[in-house]
Order: sequence, then structure tokens, then C-alpha cells
Amino acid sequence: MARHLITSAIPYINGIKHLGNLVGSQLPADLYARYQRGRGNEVMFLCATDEHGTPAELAAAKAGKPVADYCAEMHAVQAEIARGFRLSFDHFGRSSSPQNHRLTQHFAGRLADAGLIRVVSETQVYSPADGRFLPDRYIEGTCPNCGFESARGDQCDNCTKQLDPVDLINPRSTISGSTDLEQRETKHLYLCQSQMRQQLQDWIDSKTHWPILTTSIAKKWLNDGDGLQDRGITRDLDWGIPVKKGDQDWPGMEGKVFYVWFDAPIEYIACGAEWAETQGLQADAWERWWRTDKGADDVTYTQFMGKDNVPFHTLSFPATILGSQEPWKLVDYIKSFNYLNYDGGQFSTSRGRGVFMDQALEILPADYWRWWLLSHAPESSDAEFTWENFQTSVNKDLADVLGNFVSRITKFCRSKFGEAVPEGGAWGEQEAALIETLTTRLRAYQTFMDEMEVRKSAQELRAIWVLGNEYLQSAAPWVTFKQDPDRAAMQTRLGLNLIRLYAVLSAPFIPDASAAMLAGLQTDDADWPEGDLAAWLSALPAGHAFTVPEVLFTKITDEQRADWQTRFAGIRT
Ligand code: B3M
Ligand code: ZN
Repeated sequence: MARHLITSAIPYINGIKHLGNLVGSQLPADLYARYQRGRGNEVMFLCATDEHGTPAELAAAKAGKPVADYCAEMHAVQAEIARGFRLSFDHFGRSSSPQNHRLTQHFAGRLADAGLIRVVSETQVYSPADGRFLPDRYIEGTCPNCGFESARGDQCDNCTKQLDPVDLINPRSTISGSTDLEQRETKHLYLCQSQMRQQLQDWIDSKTHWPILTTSIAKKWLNDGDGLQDRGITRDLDWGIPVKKGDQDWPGMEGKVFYVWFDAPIEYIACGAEWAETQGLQADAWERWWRTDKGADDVTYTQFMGKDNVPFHTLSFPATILGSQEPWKLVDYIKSFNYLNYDGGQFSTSRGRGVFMDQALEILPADYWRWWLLSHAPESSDAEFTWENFQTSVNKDLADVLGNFVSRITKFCRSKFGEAVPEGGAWGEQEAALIETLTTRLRAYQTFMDEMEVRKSAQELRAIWVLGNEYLQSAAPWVTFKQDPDRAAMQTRLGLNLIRLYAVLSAPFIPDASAAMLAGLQTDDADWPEGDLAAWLSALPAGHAFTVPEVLFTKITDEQRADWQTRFAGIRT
């Protein structure tokens, strides 16, 4: 039994994610986790909320809540939506957990001991009225480029020019509105990534099997002069993990916290520790996934993320792990995704454009979204969601191909043989040919799934569904029945067993429909078809009772499509 550690990029706490975020990390990670479990492998699938940094503080302030309360509430909201999409995390943790505090401080201490941390003095904007340093996003003023009066310290939202807070005319604090701002000196810890260039280069060069999207981004950053500069890992903020060296205070760093991108990937590990605690297990239970000296040497670790997160996972986080000089498990494979666009433009969280995860579940069940998103995953290039395409895909693939097959064969059986698998004779040539083709396609499906080729896997699965329909169409048990009821019974028996095949193979994509198919067949035998497919397809014996399942998929009407298109075109309220 192989062991798979799987993590999805951890979504920021501030707000509900859109479908583009979902398909870029959590959903394909879930697909892979479900597949590996289906194959009988041992899986640890981890995700969490990313709770630190300025965006969390700002969102909490906007909601008028203390940031810790805001994060606790939003974590619960995101966890509920994840359940709605059937994301099968073994644990959905929080980067603000005590476990992550301890581990982040531990890593910082190890890096310091290894001589990989230096102190850098910088000047930053300080607001005496607020009693704090202001991050760029907490400063607003008039844009020197276009005159827009609410330009942020990092960027003007009107003309998109990148700014420095000192560029702003009449700068003010967005917290208090105070214009009494000064430049003050502050000290920060820098991680000396540049010292690790060779080590990182060698590590990335050894990953010859990684997807091109991942390695091209990693190499660009590595070879581009700026890519591997030493990087500040602390901030003058209140909310975050206090800067400590292990469990010791860090002189000169009082009142500072670690930068969100330093502690967020460490949460992958801490999440394992949270999982163990939730399960009432000891440290060795999670360390056997995460420490190569504690049993993780036979673990395959795969990360899923959008392309914008690749530099942090190919350079910064490995620099933390390697720099610690401790035997932590490094990632084996990074599957990254391009962007999903929305109906002729971009999804936009700030402008509320597109479909957000909560809204999606309000209008249709998870499987409909899962199928469309995964079968159109932005792998080799950016992809686009359009309502027409979504409607076609749901109506054709799910309703016409899979749903129709299940309904036809179960209803036919009920009408002619009753609600139990009929006996019939031995398989003929047509059945043998079908099983041979299915065997070939099944192997291809497994290969694509093993390689995390998400779109190709979906195509192959769909082709496997189509084979069933084609068989039914040409075997035509409703015709056979008139001359040769025994043969029709055999055809029907195979058809019913094919439903079980579809339930098992489709479960990673559409888990609810899969469960409904198995429930209809009154079986919970969902073991993967590892051996001889012909034998496997005889598992539901004659006399085995079933019920005709409810309609598996309802078609999307033109009115619904038009209605949703209008509803999600504008600003989310
Ligand atoms: N929260 C960014 C994002 O959600 C960031 C990922 C962290 S992964 C350690 O895209
Ligand atoms: Zn401007």
C-alpha cells in the first residue's frame, strides 16, 4: 500500500473563494486524494485557512470584529462550504493554530542557528495616532499619476500604477484617517535565501518529471536576479505569530510577527499536528507523514496550487525546510494550474465578479460544478467558464450520457425482470469485446489519474460512460427480449454491473452521484477493479436486489442559464 501526503494551497481567510480558486487547488487535490484512497492507498489530505497578514486584519476591521473572532467565524464558514463541495480533507486546519505558532517559531530558530537569518534596518511609515507602523495597504492618498484620491500605498486602483507610500500626495492612515505620518526606522529579520541558491537549483534540477508549468516558473525565479533575494520574514503587525526563536524571546523583535508567507506553508506541517490532536493521537502519528526519520521516507508528497503560488513553494518554503537542516519531508511533485476566467473577463473577488463557492451550491449540487470544473481544469493554458459551456457539459456528459445509462438499464430491468439482477446465459462476443475495450480505457484512465492529468482523466472517464451507452444501444435488450429473453437478461445483468463500475470509477469526480448509484444497487462494495475486469463485472450476482435511483442529474434549462448569467454578471452584494 503506497502512502500519499496531499496538500492544497491554503485559502486566505478573508472572504469566500470563487470557482477559479477552487479549481486551482482544493478541487484537483480532492480528486487525487479520493482516487488514491479508491485504489486502496493510505492518504493524508490536508488543507487549512491562511489567517494572518494585512488582508485578514483589514477584512476584520471592515466587518467590525476583533480579528481573532473574524477568523474563527470565517474558518467555520469556509469549512462548511468545503463540506458542501465534498472536499475530503483529513483535516481542515488553521494557520493561527498553537501548533503552527510553535512550528513557525521553531523553524525560525533553526534558521537562525544555521546562520541563515540576518537583521535588516528599514524605514517605514509610522502613525503616532494609531501607535503602529502602517503596511502599504493601510495608507491612502492622492495618486501622483492620475489624481485619484483614494489610491493605496501599494497601488492606485484607478490607473493601476504600482506605488510606494512615499509617492502619495496627502497620505493618511486608513485606520484613523490621521495625516500625521512619519518615517521611522524598524528592524526586520531576513531569510538569506541567496545563500541557498545552489542547493535549491540542484533540488529543482532533480525534478525532471515535474510539470512544465511548475518548473518554468521555478526556474524563471531562480535565474532571474531578483528571484532569490534575501526576503523579510517579519512584519510590524499585531495579528500573526509573534517573532520568537524557538520558545525564546528574540531581542529586538518584540511586538513583531512573522510574515504571512513565512508561516502559511509551515501550516501544512502544523495541520498534520492539529489532525493528530483532533484524533487524540500522539506526535508519532503525524510525524510518520512529515519526518523522514520517523517513517515518512516512503511517503509521496504532492502539492496542488495556482501558478501564482509556485515561487513560494519551489523556493521559499524549500529554503525554510532545507535551511532547518532537519529531516522534514520535502515535496515530491507540484501540480500547478493556470487561471480560470469568467464569461469574457476575470473572476474578481474585490469586484465580486463571477460565481463564488457559496452561491454555486445554492443553485446546483456539488457534482455538477465538480464535473465541469475538473473536466475543464486550466492545465495547459488559462480556461474560461461560460454558462453555455457549463449547460452543455452538464446536460450532455452528466444527464445524457451517464444519467441516461443508469436510468435506462434500471428501468428496463424493473419492467421486464423486476428489481433484482436477472440471471441469463453466458457472455457472448459482443460482451467480451466491450470488456476488452473497457480494460484498455480503464488502464488509460488510471495512468492519467496517476499523472494528475485532470482533463485527460475526465475525457477518459466520459469515454468509459459512452461505451456503456453504445453497448446498450447495439445490444438493445428491449429488442432481444422478444426473441431471446435469456440473452436480454444477460445483457441487463452486465448493464447493472456497469453501473457499479461507473460508481467506483467516477467517485473521485462526482462523489454524490457515485454514492447514489451504489445505494440504488444496494451495495457498498466499492473496491477498485484491480484484477480481471470480467470477473469484477460479475460481482453483482443474479437475484441481487436493487432500486431504480432517483434522476441522477437534472438538465439545465435555457431559462435557468439566462437567469444565472444575468445574476452573476454584476457586483456581488
Ligand atoms: N493563501 C494564497 C492563495 O490563496 C495563499 C496560499 C498559501 S499556500 C501556503 O492563493
Ligand atoms: Zn492613479
